[in-house]
Amino acid sequence: MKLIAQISRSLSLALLTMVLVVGSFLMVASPASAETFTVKMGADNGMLAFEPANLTVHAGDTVKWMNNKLPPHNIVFDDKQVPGADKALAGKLSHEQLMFSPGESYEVTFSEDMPTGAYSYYCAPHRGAGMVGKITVEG
Ligand SMILES: [Cu+2]
Repeated sequence: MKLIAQISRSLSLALLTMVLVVGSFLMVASPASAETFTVKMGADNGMLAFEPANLTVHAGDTVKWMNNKLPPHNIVFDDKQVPGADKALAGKLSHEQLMFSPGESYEVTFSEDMPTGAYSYYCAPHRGAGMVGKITVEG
């Protein structure tokens, strides 16, 4: 009887360990986890463009702009083309300082407390050449 009690105790301990391991794995692999998207500044084909120019993200996700081709570039969110035409928000998101070095990057996290909708931006030196982009944030 003593042996059976010991076996069943070690079995239940093994089972508990398994539940904990599987449970923590499920928490890590949860689909609700935030993602990071990369937007190249200057397309691979040498065009003055953001790549991709249009991107849809979910609240909590991060967008990382990466210097790729034909620098310098910057990121200016358009006062009138962010949700609520919020000038302070547009200013907070922008990176007006020019980025010269290849691989230099800038990140914005579209947190849960920010409004959903379309956020349009441009690169100031290359706006005339069509270097414009849009991030659509969904809840
Ligand atoms: Cu540019």
